[in-house]
Amino acid sequence: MHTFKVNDMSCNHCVQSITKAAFAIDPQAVVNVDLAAKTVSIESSTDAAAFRHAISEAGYTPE
Ligand SMILES: [Cu+2]
Repeated sequence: MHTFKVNDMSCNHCVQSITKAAFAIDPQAVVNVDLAAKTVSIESSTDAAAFRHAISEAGYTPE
C-alpha cells in the first residue's frame, strides 16, 4: 500500500485527475482518495515512485 499526502488536491476534479493518473500506471490498482484528509492510498505491486511521478505529472505535489 502506497500512501501520499497531496495537500494541493481541493475538489472532485483533482480526485478524478489523480485517480486517472494512478490507473494509467496500473489499471489493476485499488485507489482510494480521501479529499478531506488529502490523502491518496494506492494498493498496487507497482513501485511507489511510479505513482509519485504520475501524480506530479498530473500537476499535484505528493508528499
Ligand atoms: Cu480540484
